[in-house]
Amino acid sequence: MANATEKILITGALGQIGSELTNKLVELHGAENVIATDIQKFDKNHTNAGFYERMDVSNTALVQQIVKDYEITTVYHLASLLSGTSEKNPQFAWKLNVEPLLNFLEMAKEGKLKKIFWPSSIAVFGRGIPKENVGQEVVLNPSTVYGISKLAGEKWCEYYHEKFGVDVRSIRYPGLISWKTPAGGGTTDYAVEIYYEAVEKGKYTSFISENTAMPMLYMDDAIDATLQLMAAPSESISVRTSYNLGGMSFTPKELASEIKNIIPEFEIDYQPDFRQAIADSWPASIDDAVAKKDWGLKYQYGIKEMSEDMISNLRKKLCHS
Ligand code: AKB
Repeated sequence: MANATEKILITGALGQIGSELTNKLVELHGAENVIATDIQKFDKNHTNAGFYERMDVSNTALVQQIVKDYEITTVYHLASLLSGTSEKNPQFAWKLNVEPLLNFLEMAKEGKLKKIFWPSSIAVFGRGIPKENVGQEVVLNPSTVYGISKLAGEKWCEYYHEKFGVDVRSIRYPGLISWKTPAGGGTTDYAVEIYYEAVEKGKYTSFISENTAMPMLYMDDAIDATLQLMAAPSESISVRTSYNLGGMSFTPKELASEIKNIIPEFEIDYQPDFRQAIADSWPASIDDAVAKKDWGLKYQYGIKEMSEDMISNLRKKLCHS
C-alpha cells in the first residue's frame, strides 16, 4: 500500500531503469509526490512525474537544496556510469558512482531522508568464485572499475546502516532488458541491441562471444523487485550491502535462437570487443534465494516471454508490423 506522505526523488530518471521506475512510482504515489531529476534536459515523453529538475548529482549543494525544497523522504538514486563506459573513464566513474551516494547517506544520517534505494550490480563479483549459481555471501573480488565502485558503494550502504541506522536498500541487478528506453555503456547491452537490430535489420553483430552466459532480467521484473524490496518491512531486510538477483541466464547464441523462433530470417555473427573481458569476469548465473526468502522476490518473464514482448513492442515502436 502506497504511503501518501512519501515524497520521492529519482536521480537518473531519464535513464533505462529511471524512465520506467518513475512512471510506476507516479502510478503508486501520485505525480505530485514524485520529483524526477536527471542531468539531461527535460523530455516529456520520458516522464510523467509532477516535477522535473535538471540536476547533476555531483553538485552536492544543489542536491541538498532540492531535497530540502521538496521535503523529500525517499530517494531512488539511479544515476550511474555502467561497466563499459567506466573502463574508459575510471576517475569519473568513481566520482559519479560513489560520491553522490555518500551525500545521500549523509543526509539520511542527519535525518533529512527516511529511505534510500541504490542499485548495485553483478559486477561486484570477480575472480576466485565458481561461475554458476553464485551465492549471496561469496568473496567479492571485482576486476573492473565499475565493479570496484559498486562494491565500495555496497560497503558504504552497510556501514551507514550498521553505524547510524540508515534505511538503505539495494539490489545487484543483472543485465536489464527493456524496449522503452535503450541502455547505454553496459556489457550486457548486447541483449537489448540485438532485439532492435533484429526488428530493424534482421541481423546483428554481437560484441560478446556466442557461448558467454550472463544473468539477465526483463525490466518489468526488475521494477517489481525494486518496489517489493522498498515496500518490505525493515525487519525482513537481512542484507544491507545488496541483494543478489539472478533473473534468467543465457548466451548470445541461445538468445539468437529464441529470436529466430519469432523472426526466422534473423542472422547473428560475433566480433567480441573489450567488453568480452568484462563479461568473462562476471558470473554466468546467480543464486537469489535470500531475496526470495526475505521479501518474496519472484519473476514473471523467462527468455521466451521476454522475447515475444520485446519484439512485439519494438515492432510497434519502430513502425514495423
Ligand atoms: C552493465 O553491463 O554494465 C550493467 C550491469 C550488469 O550492471 N548492465
